[in-house]
Parts: sequence; structure tokens; C-alpha cells
Amino acid sequence: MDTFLINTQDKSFDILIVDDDHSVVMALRNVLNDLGRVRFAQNAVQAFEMISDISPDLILLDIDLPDKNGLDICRDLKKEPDTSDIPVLFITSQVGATLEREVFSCGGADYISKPLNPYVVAARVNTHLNYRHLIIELNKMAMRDGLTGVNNRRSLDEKLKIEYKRSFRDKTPLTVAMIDVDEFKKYNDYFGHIEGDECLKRIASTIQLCGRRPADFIARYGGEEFVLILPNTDKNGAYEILTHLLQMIAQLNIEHTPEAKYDHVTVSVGYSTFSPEETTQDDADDKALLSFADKALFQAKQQGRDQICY
Ligand code: GH3
Ligand code: MG
Ligand code: MG
Ligand code: MG
Repeated sequence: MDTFLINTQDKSFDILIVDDDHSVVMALRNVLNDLGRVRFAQNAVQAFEMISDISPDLILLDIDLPDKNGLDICRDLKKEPDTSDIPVLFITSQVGATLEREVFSCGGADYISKPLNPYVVAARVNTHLNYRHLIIELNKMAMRDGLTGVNNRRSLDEKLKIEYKRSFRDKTPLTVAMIDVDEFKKYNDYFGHIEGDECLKRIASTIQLCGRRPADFIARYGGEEFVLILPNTDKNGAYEILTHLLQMIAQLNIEHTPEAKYDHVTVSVGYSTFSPEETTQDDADDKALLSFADKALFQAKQQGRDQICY
């Protein structure tokens, strides 16, 4: 393999080739196998099926297909949020200024002329897969908290909106809990900020373990505050989960300062449950849910910390 090709061993790209010419498909297959999993479609109908099935990282698209023009396929893909980010590289035998302009104006990332030089194809595909990889990584970073690795505030805001709408639509309860480390300023003052950071990481991992269903979502709200979203969880179900969380935090047995109320680190929790049967959409919104949880948290602090309030 040529050295300009990326090492794809730790990346798993799906590449879709859409072409009705079997010889093109065979020519591309060997050279692209080194870059990812290669799939084929011979017409537009098959292509759309595969795109929704495998959500490819890159599409090589013939312009002349039996059932639909490749440029129109590309336009359709660019209109849909789920597919608009997939880079489309056209394969064409007709090159000319007009077509070149059309290729880019319909949202194509690049075009490759027939007859194909496999190494040129591989190099171009490789370039676009690298961009794709970087964009995916950047998106992940933009949604994660740098210290603890859990979701960040931006991610939380988006998720809460989605889950609130879903809960309303499916008529299922939704619980939001706000979790705040007790007397954490004293912890930092006594042990230092580096130790403080380590403590926050351990607390975050523990909350993550506690919300263990795939739909559960944990985010760092800010400072030493975390939010746990528990979809399809009612008030009693949430109380059980959060009681378990307090036990797990106690079991971490992280030494607190002599000035703190408890000899180990504890958290206080405020939570609120949205029950669609009892609410009309005008009564509340996702932000109100968070603010009820925050008020309950304040109460937990007032009542002596290391406890859960609704
Ligand atoms: P309470 O029990 O009422 O919550 O008291 P508290 O001391 O935890 O609350 P307060 O809001 O007064 O202090 C929060 C502290 O959290 C202050 C700040 O130094 C610390 N903190 C916030 N973010 C970080 C961080 O990223 N790393 C570290 N080490 N400390 C942080
Ligand atoms: Mg063709
Ligand atoms: Mg706080
Ligand atoms: Mg605190």
C-alpha cells in the first residue's frame, strides 16, 4: 500500500460505490478495500436503501445511472439532515466546464474522470475520509467535557429538548436530576485543585455507572454540578436509582476535609419528573424541568446535604 494512504486499521469507514458499470466497480473494489468496508449499488433505488442501512462515510457516485441522474441523487442527499454531511465524489466520463460547475453546485465534494486511475481514486477518497474523520472527532469534542469526559452543557441542552419532546409525544415520564458535590470548595482548599479534579472525575464515572440504561444521559452542568436525564422513569423509579447513586458515592469513600460535615465526599440531589398525562405542553418546558430540579437541589442543601429532594 502506498504511504500516502491513511492507516485505517483503527478506523472503520463504510464506502459506497454507486455505478451500473461492473468493470468500474471491480476496478475500484481492490484499491478501496484498504480504506474501509466497500459496498456497491447499481442504481438509485439500491443506493438509497444502502445509504439508510449503513449510513456510509463516503459515496462514489456515477452520474449516468439507469433510474436517476447522480446529480439529482446528490441534491436529495444534501437536503436531508441525516445524509447532508456525507461526502459525495462523482465518477464521470463527461468532463467539461458546465458539468464541473454542476457537480459542485449540487453539493458534490469532488469528481473523478473515467478512465479511472485507481491510485488517484484512492488518494482522493483518502483525503475526503480524513476530513470526515476529523469532523467526526471535532463534533465529539464539541459535545464532551474536557475534564471528566462526560457530555457537556451544550450537549445537555440539545438532549433535554429532544427527550422532553419524546416524552410528550410517547406519553412517558421523564426525570431530570441535578447532582452537586457537597462542600467542594473546602475540598479544593484543603487538598488542592488537582486532587479536586480527580475527585470530580470519580464522581462523574460513578454517576455514569448509575444511569446504566442506554437511554440515560449524564452531563457536567458546570463546576461540580452534574445532570442526569432518565427517560421513561417516573418519580419512584428515579428515587430508587438516585438512592443507589448516593450509596455508590458513599462506597467510593473519598476522604473529605476535617472541616466538612461528613468524613467522606457526598453529593446532594434535586430531581423533577415530567408526567405528560398530568401536564399540557404549555404548562412546562424542558428548561422548567431543570429549574424544578435545581430548586429541589437547593432544598436538599438546606436540609443538611447528602440527600435527595423532589
Ligand atoms: P455546597 O455544599 O453548598 O455545594 O458547597 P460547595 O463548596 O460545593 O459550593 P460552592 O458553589 O461554594 O463551591 C463549588 C466549588 O467547586 C468552587 C470551585 O472551586 C469548585 N470547582 C468548580 N469547578 C471545578 C473544577 O473543574 N475543578 C476543581 N478542582 N474544582 C472546581
Ligand atoms: Mg453509468
Ligand atoms: Mg454548586
Ligand atoms: Mg457544591
